[in-house]
Amino acid sequence: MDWNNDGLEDFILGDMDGYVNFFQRYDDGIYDLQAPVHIQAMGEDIDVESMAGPACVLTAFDGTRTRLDWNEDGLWDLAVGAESLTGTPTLRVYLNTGTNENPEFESYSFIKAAGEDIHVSRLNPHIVDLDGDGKKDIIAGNHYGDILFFRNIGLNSNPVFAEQVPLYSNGQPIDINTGSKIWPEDMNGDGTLDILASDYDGLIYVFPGLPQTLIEDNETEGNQPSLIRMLSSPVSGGNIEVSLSIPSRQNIILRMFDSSGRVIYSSDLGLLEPGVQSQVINISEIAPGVYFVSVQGELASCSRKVTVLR
Ligand SMILES: [Ca+2]
Ligand SMILES: [Ca+2]
Ligand SMILES: [Ca+2]
Ligand SMILES: [Ca+2]
Repeated sequence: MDWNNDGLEDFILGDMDGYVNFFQRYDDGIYDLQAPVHIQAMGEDIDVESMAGPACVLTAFDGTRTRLDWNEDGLWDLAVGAESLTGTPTLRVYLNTGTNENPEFESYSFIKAAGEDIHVSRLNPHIVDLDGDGKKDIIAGNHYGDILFFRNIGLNSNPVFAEQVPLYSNGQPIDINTGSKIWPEDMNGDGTLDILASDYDGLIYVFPGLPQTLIEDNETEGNQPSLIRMLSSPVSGGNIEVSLSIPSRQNIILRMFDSSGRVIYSSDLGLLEPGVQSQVINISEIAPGVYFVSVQGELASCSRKVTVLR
């Protein structure tokens, strides 16, 4: 991560005392780092009281990384999570008012979710477009070993976050016991972001991502080969009727996810012949809300957002 845009990779590390440390690389050797200095705002060290968790890169849905530009003004910014022993909100963003070569920060704002300040103990955020809608979201570890997802329901240049939800694995909220720290990375090279996590005991976990779990591609439906068509949405009855256009003989899995990525329905349809197939998902037991119906083929996959009304 190149903090000062000089072409040399630097380190930005938070510490227990609440400071954000800049280890500037002065040459291309792995040990060629200057002694750390505290990143400052308004001429004073940034101090989030304890357990600073800085985030200054943005991970796109395809895994590519750039520097974090929170408000998309071309200047790289800094987000910092915190522990909050005193009740201070635990996620703040410092907007860069200087340059990318010499960042300057005047002040910060506390980031809200569902209109409220965020209070998550030892929040350590990563900024990532997890749902692939082109807008930056937040995933974060915390003191309790959860991995939390804050979906951006605003703009990419002016994010507004929905209420935090846990990320799920195998149908259960992820809980790695204590002190989750996270990093999105396509560890298995299948083109879908996975989540690497560590805990206070020194264990390292990988949570493989499910392909295309949360893609909303309603707008691009006409431009792409489509495996799936929702016959009705929003739906309010007891069933969702799904029409599958199978271009070639292949194994197909039909799933439905809730908005946090939790699998609420999964059916292995087996080897299907080419043609149009109709499938029905019983939704009489699920709550109103936004869901995603996903079709996973061997050669392609796609998903559709569906709104369930009651
Ligand atoms: Ca640098
Ligand atoms: Ca900016
Ligand atoms: Ca997003
Ligand atoms: Ca992957």
